[in-house]
Amino acid sequence: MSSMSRRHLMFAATGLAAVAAAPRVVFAQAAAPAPAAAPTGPFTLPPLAYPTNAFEPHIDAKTMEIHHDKHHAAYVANVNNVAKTNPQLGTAKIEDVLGNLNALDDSIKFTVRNNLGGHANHTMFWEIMGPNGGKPEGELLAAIDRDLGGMEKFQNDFNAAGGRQFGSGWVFVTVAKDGKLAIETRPNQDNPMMDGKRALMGNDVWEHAYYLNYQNRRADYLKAWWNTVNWAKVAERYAAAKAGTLGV
Ligand code: MN3
Repeated sequence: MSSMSRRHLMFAATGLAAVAAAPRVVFAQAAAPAPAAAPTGPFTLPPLAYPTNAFEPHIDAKTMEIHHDKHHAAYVANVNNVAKTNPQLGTAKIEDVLGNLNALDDSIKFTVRNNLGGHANHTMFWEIMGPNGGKPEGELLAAIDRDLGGMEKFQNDFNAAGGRQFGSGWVFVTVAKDGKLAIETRPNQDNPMMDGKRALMGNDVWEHAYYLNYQNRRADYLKAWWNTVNWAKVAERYAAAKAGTLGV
């Protein structure tokens, strides 16, 4: 979303100052162990807006911790690594890069697709989750009724699509510029931005998202996940999509 892009721009703008200050910081902390996840490029791991145990028992704290601090962090580190030799990645909007993967050199296309895709998907994922998530209402609920056959059918169809996704991937609700919603899956870390659409919301059906608690029972995870959705955030994203400002 646009705040994401703004963060990147701000980071890029303060990058020189950070570099200039770095030796002093390192010197002052010479006796301390190096920080584990210091930002090393234009992309940063967004902090969770809630504690890792916020979704117990639906998603266990350990899964949240590994998923955010290890899996998502790895996508960020990998794309930062590519950005070292391809600095244009860090200054462009994520939606523009993922929307034009074919413009990238073959040597980095695959890595960017998987890792910037992973960064975008997980950034959306943490954003649309939250405790006490409420219910869809207003324009969002009207769109769900109109395009997805109402809440019950929507949730059943979304769960079924997530269950059918073979191997790793995502189940999304995509939103078109006119506000029309659709349920779509993508393999791996692909994102609807790769074909010019936007993800309104989505659920991660990689095994790392649920295996500690649910093992092979993906269907149970898909069902329980609805307890974690922050509908106010989804509604914000819906309004942004209709205004043409929804990014990641
Ligand atoms: Mn994941």
